[in-house]
Amino acid sequence: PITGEQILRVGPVNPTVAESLKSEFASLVLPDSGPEREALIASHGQNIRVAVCSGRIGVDSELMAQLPNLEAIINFGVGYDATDTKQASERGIVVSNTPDVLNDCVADTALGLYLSTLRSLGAAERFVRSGSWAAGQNFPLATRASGKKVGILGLGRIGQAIATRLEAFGCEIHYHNRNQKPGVNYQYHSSAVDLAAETDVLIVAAAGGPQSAKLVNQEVLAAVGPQGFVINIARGTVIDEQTLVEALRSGGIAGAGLDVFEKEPHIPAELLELDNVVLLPHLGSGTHETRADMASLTLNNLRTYLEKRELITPIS
Ligand code: 8YV
Repeated sequence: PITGEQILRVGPVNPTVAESLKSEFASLVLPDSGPEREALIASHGQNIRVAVCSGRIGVDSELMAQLPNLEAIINFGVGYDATDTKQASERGIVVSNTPDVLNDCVADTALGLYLSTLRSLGAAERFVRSGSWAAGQNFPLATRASGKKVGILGLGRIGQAIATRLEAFGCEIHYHNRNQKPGVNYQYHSSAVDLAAETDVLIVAAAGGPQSAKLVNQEVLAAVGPQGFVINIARGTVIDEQTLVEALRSGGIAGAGLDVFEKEPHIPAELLELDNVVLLPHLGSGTHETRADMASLTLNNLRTYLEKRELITPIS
């Protein structure tokens, strides 16, 4: 059997998961940095068989190399770009994530950003609170959100949930994936640039990691154009952030709605000054219900691994 001293929590995790790791599994916790971290790795690194992690802090190449007997990585969250999955697969280390349970909430967040951004709802709220409305000023007109051509970059489970919602707004859905999806009726484009050129709004829903890094670059943003918008609920790394800031400042694109950033929780200071961008603190899946479901799935993956050496939701 695998004991608590062979299970390592890496980085901060959801409170329910943290509590169970402590009380049910008596797992070890890896300090974030400093001599304590080195000491724990020196004394226990050889014995660790399972790691549990979440979000921005995964099991990166360096840490994985320090855990020679690691067998499984249990990740809270659908995205696992902070973990070195290449090394994991080379070493036969299995990885689980938490797909599906968060599709609805992340898609709801995308729609919230879509409406807030096109209709300038954030700026309008600031206008009321600042007293400008009471002072007799008029808030400028916004952009219609219904009936737009929307491009989904990364039509996976979350992308599909976003598309379904947008259909109810009368939108025409287009998408780009590396390959066309069988059985999908939305219009396929073989590149991100073509998708952006053809649509009014680009919604980024692609997985993070090296394959999608800076997929939304200068050329794609130029194709979005001065009347176009960008929404991102995926990972900040999928967009070239500095180029996006420039496009927002110069009117190269009309606006953006962002839940994710390159170096969270730090965001480029320029964004705070701009009224044509809606900024959220990576809350896509952040509801009581969905986080509880993600915590259950994470812990059930761990329990199943400990009992049967199997995962419920391994990454493909
Ligand atoms: C989580 C996410 O908040 O699932 C993901 O990939 O980005 C979010 O749902 C995050 O992973 C937890 O920190």
